[in-house]
Amino acid sequence: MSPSPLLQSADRWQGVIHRYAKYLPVTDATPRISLSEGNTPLVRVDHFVEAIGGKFSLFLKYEGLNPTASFKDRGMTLAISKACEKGAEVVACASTGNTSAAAAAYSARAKLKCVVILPHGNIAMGKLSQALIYGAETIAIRGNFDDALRIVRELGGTGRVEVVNSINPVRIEGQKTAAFEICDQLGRAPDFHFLPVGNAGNITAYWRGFQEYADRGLVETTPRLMGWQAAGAAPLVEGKPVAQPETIATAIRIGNPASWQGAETAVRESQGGIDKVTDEEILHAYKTIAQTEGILAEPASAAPLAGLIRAVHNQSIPEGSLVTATMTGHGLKDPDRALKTAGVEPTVVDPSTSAVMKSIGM
Ligand code: AN7
Repeated sequence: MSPSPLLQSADRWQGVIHRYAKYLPVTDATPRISLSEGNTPLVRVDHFVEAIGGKFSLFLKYEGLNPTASFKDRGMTLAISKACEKGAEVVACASTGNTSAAAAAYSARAKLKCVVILPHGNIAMGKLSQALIYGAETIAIRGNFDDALRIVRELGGTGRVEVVNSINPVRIEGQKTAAFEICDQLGRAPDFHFLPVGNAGNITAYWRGFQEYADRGLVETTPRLMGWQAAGAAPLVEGKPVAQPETIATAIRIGNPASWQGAETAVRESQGGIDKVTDEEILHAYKTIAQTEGILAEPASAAPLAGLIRAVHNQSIPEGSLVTATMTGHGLKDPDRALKTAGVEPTVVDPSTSAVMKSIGM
């Protein structure tokens, strides 16, 4: 049977390596382990801007719509492809949840053994389910992410496992494609880009992506990068590691970021900044974006939105600016938080139209 013309269509999206190969450390000999990640929507959110009293245009890069529902797929397609090229048999990562979900999925597709090390009791339910159902060896340590990362570094040191955390530089290379896509989608670079910061790989990657596009003359400017940490886990703001990081945004519950230097460089060179927002501000932004725009992002992703609300109060965004922000992970990763934050329960009624009408006040 000959393949249908559809299967040969050059237009079919085949993931970030296929689309951006010439900007990535791959050759024709590199296997391409892809789940067609990337090409995520850039959604204009005027109602949210109006609700917070802003006078700028805001677009959200909806990374929760990636195959494992977070931005981590961009770096993982490359990390797992390179691991296969090297002939690795076992990959490992430490994770607050999303990296492990991505590592587990891409490893399944590549037939690699995958070991994920997680902080016991501090992983959102969706992320834990992903690691388990994709078939990763899932180890929960009685410690936090920083302990898990230390262990993974040591495992890597044995030379017997390939580490796929962002200390593996190809992860950052893959993640920079989100900045490329934003420029491609807007036809220019934004004036400001807001994003959450945990282990600081992503802010490092975005800066590299925006710079490379500018260096190649594909855009004329680069944005100011505005990174947001949770107040209880804000080592980059405090200027020193935090021994016991705490926040409801478990994705960014990290006290000693691996890409510390990368974040500082990104902020300095882009003339941006890193600041912190409280859990209360994060949850307010999380609920507001859901209820004004129908966009459900996980709490960590709401940190930059909380940051934007602050920026409006401080009048630090000039009128008419073009602003973008990354919604790094899907809100369904953490349904418990959605239920708690909604603060309401379903109304239970008898199975009659009149009971429903009475209940909804009609
Ligand atoms: C939704 O999965 O570190 O500053 O182990 O899952 O690049 O670390 C996740 C991080 C933001 C922070 N938003 O990005 C992990 C992990 C979400 C995240 C971040 C994470 P980095």
